[in-house]
Amino acid sequence: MPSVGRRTFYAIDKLIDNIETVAGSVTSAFHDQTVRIGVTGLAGAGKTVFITSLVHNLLTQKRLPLFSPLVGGQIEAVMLTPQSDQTIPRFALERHLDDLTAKDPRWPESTSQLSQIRVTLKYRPSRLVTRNLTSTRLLHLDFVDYPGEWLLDLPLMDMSYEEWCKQIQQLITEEPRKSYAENWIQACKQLQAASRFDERAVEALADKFRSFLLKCKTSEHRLSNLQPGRFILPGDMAGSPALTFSPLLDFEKQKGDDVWSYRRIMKDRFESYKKNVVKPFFKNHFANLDRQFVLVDLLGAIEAGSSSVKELEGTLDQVMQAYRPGKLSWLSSLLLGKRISHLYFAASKADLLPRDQQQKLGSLLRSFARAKGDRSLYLGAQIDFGALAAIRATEAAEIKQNGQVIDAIVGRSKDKAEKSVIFPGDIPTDLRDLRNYEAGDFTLPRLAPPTLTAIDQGGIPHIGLDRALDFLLKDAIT
Ligand SMILES: Nc1nc2c(ncn2[C@@H]2O[C@H](COP(=O)(O)OP(=O)(O)O)[C@@H](O)[C@H]2O)c(=O)[nH]1
Ligand SMILES: [Mg+2]
Repeated sequence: MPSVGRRTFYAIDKLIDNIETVAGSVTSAFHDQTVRIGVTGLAGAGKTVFITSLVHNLLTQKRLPLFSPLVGGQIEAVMLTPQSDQTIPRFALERHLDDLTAKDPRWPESTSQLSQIRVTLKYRPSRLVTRNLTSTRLLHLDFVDYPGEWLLDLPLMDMSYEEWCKQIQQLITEEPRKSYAENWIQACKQLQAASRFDERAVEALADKFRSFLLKCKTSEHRLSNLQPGRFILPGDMAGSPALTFSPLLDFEKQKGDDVWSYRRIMKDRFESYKKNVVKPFFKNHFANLDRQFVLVDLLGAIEAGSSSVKELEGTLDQVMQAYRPGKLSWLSSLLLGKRISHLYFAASKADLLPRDQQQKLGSLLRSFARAKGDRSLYLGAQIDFGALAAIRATEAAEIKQNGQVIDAIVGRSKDKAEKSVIFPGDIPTDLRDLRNYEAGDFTLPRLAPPTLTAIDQGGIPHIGLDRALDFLLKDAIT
């Protein structure tokens, strides 16, 4: 007796079997088009869950009533097809679906790599639909999952090693970074006092700097504007010499610039990181994207309080810089005039809020990002904001308290067998409140995924995926 997860496999296999026949019936390969859709966000923002649910819902076509090309009857078939890039790992859709549909469902394993999956739509161009002609086209959607941490390396590109050292030194004068940096500061002082070069000491220092960044990220303050991005998510570069460097303290006071000085070695490695790690990512991956989803764990920042929220605001600003390359000449020259045409920023995990607050989350994200930057800098890209839940793990509920009815949610906590009614708190309504928000006023429930029965037929319950997809793609299916 196959499990639900297996049945999902069969459904997908069948779709793959159909490709040849489907492709054969298409008038001409000349009409095939490819749209490369980036899906990014910091670790834990929900990229894996998002792509899994989006792709599955596209394949089953049952739960996307606001995706207009589907509803308009233009789309004749949706199938998984082999990707064209042979060197990029494939997004592990089937493994993630198996996790979600297991007897004891679990969220997909988190990933730290760039990966990709191709979904092909067979559709009738709208002008042919109206003239009742049967000619069809293929549109390949390449979803590319990549860590938002890597985008955050962008500001390093315009910085010298000396400027970077100064910036870090400034940042660690304030809490909470100050306390988190203590071990690294001690190691830095020791290394800088030593007279002889020792590679192991460099490794140890780089390690301490990485631990400092990870502490910033995972501590209760959940800081997000952290560089170098590969120190946090190394991808396939874990342990490589390209990641063995660190800032130094009081850089300008250091003497000696000979090849064996720490000052010289760190500087060379920092420059090499920019040239051999950051730039190739932007050139080989980022530059090829046509459209982009950016997932933001705004709820996580709200739970952590005002320092996390303020930091996230700066982080989002950094991320948005990548999409207005006009100011960054090195990036403009890599993009060769190509640009992202559609950008959708989504606050994820909206199902963890009672229904009456979900809308508020999207508006908060909009005002959060709007406060920054002039839209004209995006060179005509269309931008929208919203809240979504890629997989809805909750249902709506009401709590009666002192004669009042309060909207709440029902869900199953990760460590419990039974569902319970939860009121996570109220999120702020406007930007000013958001910036002054104190930790403890809102608690994000840690929920297990929903039990997904008959997933192969019904699709996966979500909030707002179809709206996001419609914004990003409807004009590509004409
Ligand atoms: N309730 C709920 N939780 C979610 C949703 N999306 C992600 N999560 C939670 O966030 C965690 C991280 O998601 P994941 O997709 O692995 O993040 P990634 O690191 O950006 O790929 C998951 O393990 C879930 O616990 C959602 O739509 N609803
Ligand atoms: Mg992931």
